[in-house]
Amino acid sequence: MSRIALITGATSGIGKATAEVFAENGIDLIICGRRQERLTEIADALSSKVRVTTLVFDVRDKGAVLAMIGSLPDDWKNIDILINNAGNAHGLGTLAESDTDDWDSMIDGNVKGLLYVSKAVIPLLLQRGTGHIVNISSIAGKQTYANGAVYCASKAAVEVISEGMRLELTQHGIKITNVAPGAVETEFSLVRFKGDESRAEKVYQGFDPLQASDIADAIFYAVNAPARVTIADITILAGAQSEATVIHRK
Ligand code: NDP
Ligand code: 8X3
Repeated sequence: MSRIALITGATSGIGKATAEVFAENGIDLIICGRRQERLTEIADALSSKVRVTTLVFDVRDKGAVLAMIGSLPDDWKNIDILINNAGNAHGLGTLAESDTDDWDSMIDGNVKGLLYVSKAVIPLLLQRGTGHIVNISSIAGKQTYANGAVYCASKAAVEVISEGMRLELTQHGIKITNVAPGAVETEFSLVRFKGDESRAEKVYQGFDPLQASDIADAIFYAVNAPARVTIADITILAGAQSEATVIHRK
């Protein structure tokens, strides 16, 4: 019987690429995001390969998260894999200068949103005594960089939540994988710089950045490891990257 994966942030970047790799390999999909139109397009593209259903919610909205996941038909509730991927950086600036609304978006989305989705899905995994949760952290969760304190804090929280989940859930047959990517060329920088395309493009200039499919391949590897193996933590940097902010550009 095919597995079911619920992927948050599936409308773009890493989440979308993960949906594509999973579909290629016969994993049924519950794809989530705020942009319904994109979810529909992706579902249309992948539904010749696997069963696909869509859920539209903002991960920051606790009521919506619990209601939407709770509203899944019983057969879709047999979730095997949760990819906690939704998230973004908002702004790049000092604590003195940056916007508190941006802080709220990062803490509420990257941390509390991940927790709300987990709160909705973990009981379903516990009922079945099996499952795999993949949390998308960042190199920013392991190394703090200037002007990124709140984003880095939100991703450091993801690292700790992954550890906490592993301590609580391993005994119930549920694996936890924490994935910490470096610089991946997605819509991430466009969102961070509020639609400023030229600023976003500069982030990926002069080197070969990671692609979303590189991270999706690692996620696919982790969720296909034999039962005796837990891939606990994966850090993936771009080939030209030695630290969060050290990138060797031509
Ligand atoms: P994208 O901006 O391309 O994708 C972000 C995804 O998250 C979108 O599908 C977006 O969907 C969803 N999302 C964001 N906020 C919310 C929200 N409040 N509610 C629901 N969905 C939301 O970026 P990436 O693919 O790069 O980012 C995916 C994850 O990877 C993030 O957690 C990011 O922090 C992390 N990451 C990214 C790195 C990079 O360099 N790109 C490196 C390390 C980690 P929609 O707008 O439709 O809701
Ligand atoms: C995204 C990568 O280095 O901009 O998490 O924080 S970074």
